[in-house]
Amino acid sequence: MADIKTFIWDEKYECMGEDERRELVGKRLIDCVKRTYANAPYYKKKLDKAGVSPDDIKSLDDIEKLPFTDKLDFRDNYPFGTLAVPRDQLVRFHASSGTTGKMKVVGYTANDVELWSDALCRCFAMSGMQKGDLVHIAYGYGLFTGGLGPHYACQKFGSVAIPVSGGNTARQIQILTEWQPQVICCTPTYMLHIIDTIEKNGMDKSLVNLRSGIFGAEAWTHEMKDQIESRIGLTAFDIYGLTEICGPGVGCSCQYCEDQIHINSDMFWPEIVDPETGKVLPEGELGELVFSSVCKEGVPMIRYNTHDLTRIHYGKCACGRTTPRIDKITGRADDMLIIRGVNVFPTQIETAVMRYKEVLPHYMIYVDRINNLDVISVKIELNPASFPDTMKGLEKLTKSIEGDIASITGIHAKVQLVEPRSLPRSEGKMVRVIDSRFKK
Ligand code: DLL
Repeated sequence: MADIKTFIWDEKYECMGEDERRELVGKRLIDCVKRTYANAPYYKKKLDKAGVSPDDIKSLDDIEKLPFTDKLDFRDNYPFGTLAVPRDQLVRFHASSGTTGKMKVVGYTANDVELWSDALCRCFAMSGMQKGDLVHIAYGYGLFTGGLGPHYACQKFGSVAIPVSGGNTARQIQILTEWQPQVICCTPTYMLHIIDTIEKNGMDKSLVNLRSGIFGAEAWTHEMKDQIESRIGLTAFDIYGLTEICGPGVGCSCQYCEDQIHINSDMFWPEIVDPETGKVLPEGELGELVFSSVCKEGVPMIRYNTHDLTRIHYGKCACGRTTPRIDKITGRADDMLIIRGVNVFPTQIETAVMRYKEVLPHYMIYVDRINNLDVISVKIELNPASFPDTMKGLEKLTKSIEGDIASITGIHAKVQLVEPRSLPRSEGKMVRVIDSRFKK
């Protein structure tokens, strides 16, 4: 990672002592539970059913008394039943598509939008953004939070948003090379696609003058980060967030903790829980990430289970921040494939793929059930610049990648090397897994 100049946006909140923060979040939680209970009937029902009264919450230590919320609360109360304010107090809606087919709809008050911008300004400062920087925003604009969130935050930060939105890669490249923005925001897979296209067209990469990339919205590996950084010459940061909690900006990596993410915990209090028992896990243990968005007004979520899997770490980071850090997200619990009883994450397969310069970082995973047995295969594109040109060489490469996948995941996956540019590309979140087991 290059040595870039960064700063702390809000020392008061990002560097406060742990006890002080717990006390502050405790007060915010008490207020948030009261407001939500009084104004969102679904939440009153939930607390009443759990036999908990808002008065039982006297400090942050009581948080575990509260029941979890999750995507089903959005589904069951679609579209507006999770609102905790009258609709005329809202200024905007965002939504994300749910696996159940119903969108998770989130309304924002003016204060919510401000809070979101504050959270993002902290992330921008973490990533070395400077006032006056041109910020190329290639996340989609619209109901997705990736476009408009950073857009409004740029205004607060004092940088200049270029609202390119997703797609039209030729135009993205034109702006990158001719306007020369310092910062780009998009999914890591779309950045790779942009780089591929620049290389394929034989364009001069030195015309792109990006200092940093703020990438997120999907699980990605350290290896993918290294590859993006070295191929286009920028420093990559990992930004995390979800619509239900606010959008991007729940947390971001800094230049010291590159494989971890600082959580803006005074706004979004994190817990890691055991997926089976729901019990809060100690520092360093892998579990599901739960947030309480204690400052939110429109749709506050209390103990919202994201089902994203990670670990949490406390203590001061070398950057000076005291906010807790989570490890890079391995994936969502629902991304986890169970292959013949073994848990496998697409990111584990990515780690194996990225070890080989003979292939490109473009792969697809196919899962099927044949004669009652789960079978998994991985198609990976060959790198035209360095793939072996003999059958023997190709066979050796295939076996070697299969061996690495087996040692990382514990399962045998059949690897198929395919032509460069023959697999689908994505302008937003990449769908890498086609699981046909349950579709028959
Ligand atoms: O993806 C918000 C976002 C936009 C984040 C732009 C970062 C950048 P949703 O569409 O609601 O919101 O999807 C949220 O995406 O629960 C994670 O599973 C995944 N996700 C988001 N950021 C990361 C990340 C946006 N940095 C879901 N690493 C989350 C891994 C991520 N997964």
